[in-house]
Amino acid sequence: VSVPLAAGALPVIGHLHQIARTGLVGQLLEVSRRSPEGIFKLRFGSRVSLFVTDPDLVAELCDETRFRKMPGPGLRVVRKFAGDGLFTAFGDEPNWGKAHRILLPAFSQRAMRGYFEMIVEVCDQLVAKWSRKSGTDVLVADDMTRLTLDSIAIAGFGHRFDSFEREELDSFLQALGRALGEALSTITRLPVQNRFATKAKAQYEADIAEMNALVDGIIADRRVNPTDGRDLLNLMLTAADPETGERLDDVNIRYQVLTFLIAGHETTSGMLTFAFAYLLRNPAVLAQAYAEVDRVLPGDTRPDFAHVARLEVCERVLKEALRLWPTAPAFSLAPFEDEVIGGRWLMKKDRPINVFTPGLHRSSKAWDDPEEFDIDRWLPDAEAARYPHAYKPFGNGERACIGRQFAMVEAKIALAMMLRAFAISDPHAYRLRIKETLSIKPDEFYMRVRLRQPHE
Ligand code: MNH
Repeated sequence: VSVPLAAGALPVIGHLHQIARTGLVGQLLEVSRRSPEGIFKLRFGSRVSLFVTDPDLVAELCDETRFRKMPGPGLRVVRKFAGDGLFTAFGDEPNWGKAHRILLPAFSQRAMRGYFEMIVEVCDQLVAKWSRKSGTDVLVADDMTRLTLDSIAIAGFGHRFDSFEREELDSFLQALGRALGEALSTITRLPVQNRFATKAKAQYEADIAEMNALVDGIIADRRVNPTDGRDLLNLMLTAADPETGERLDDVNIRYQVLTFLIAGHETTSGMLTFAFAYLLRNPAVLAQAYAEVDRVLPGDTRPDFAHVARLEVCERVLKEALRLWPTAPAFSLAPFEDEVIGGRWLMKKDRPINVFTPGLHRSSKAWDDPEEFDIDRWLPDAEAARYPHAYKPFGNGERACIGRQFAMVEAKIALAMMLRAFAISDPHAYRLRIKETLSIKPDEFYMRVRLRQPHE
């Protein structure tokens, strides 16, 4: 059986008019709410894309003997600057396996312990900044972006952005924001519009050149000033693949550094921003989080790695934020051979299928009251009883996120350190709006921060 096209398609443009109104993620959420089957197609001009949100269908797609990652049109645009780096590589590109094996040690528990102090230092800088601003409103997403970008750059590459010393976001971030926006527009513009978007294309080239210049500077700097740690950059420059004995080539190293600078900050900052937004709407949960933070990190206790495991309320807040708004909202797969899923839907060999995770994560088949923010879903017993493939914020199988522990450790300690120091409030009654690049985050979310008094 062939998969139905969602309602509302117009000649030529298909669903692009709806997407222009609600955003791509907003449109996909609307359609998935109206699609009990959890599988549908949308038309982007002449191109048709297939989306799946049903947890049983997703469980089949996650069977790595039948399906593997297949970058779709969005990631193919990103390949223009991330090439065959880990995130954008096709599975059969030899550099994927090579880089995966070389870089895996950089994400071990032991390695995480090594990064921890650097992450805490970046968090200290945010505490200092918000202390200076005590009593005023902060633009949460921008400060979370400074925090996560500075952390991955210092932990992975020994590079200091020192983002908290400046009012403006780093020009790298501005270039990246435009480049990701352009990648998204390329898939939501008509081919004819793309043909005339010459100005956008020139800007895109300039932005890629700027990002590459930064990356080349980071690599050159390490070559001139070698260090002996085993951070990401040293592994890339010196380690041999245990399987082939080969090292990464220079072009691939550049792709990997850029990949980690992007993948290593953008989604984590979105997750933290959503977490603050949900804490403010859920005072009882916020109180639980304050109680935990004051218990685990009392007074001016210096955070150490062992504290992270004890921040279980913070962890549940982050997991639940990532359920409602998985900040990398889709991943795509294709079958090795023609396959039938759900006993009736034909999936063609090599043709990308998108798992739309905000829809999956709100499937009523798998979740009670799916629209409710409820951190108790993540209590151990409840978690054990859950539908197996209904939660996929980090993708699947061997192509799942390599940085997930890094993200969770960083976000937990950041959340805890901010709550320890600040009373947060929402004087403007923020209404959640989503800003989409290729990832998603709350748009224009200002939060009031005030230094906590002793015993408060
Ligand atoms: Mn991450 C892959 C989500 C944090 C580096 N990441 C993925 C995928 C998802 C994802 C989904 C799979 C994409 C796909 O199948 O096409 N990542 C996240 C989220 C967060 C995150 C939601 C934070 C929250 N990611 C991080 C951090 C790093 C990182 C932090 C680096 C330090 N992620 C990667 C890399 C890949 C990836 C690299 C590609 C892995 C591979 O295919 O080998």
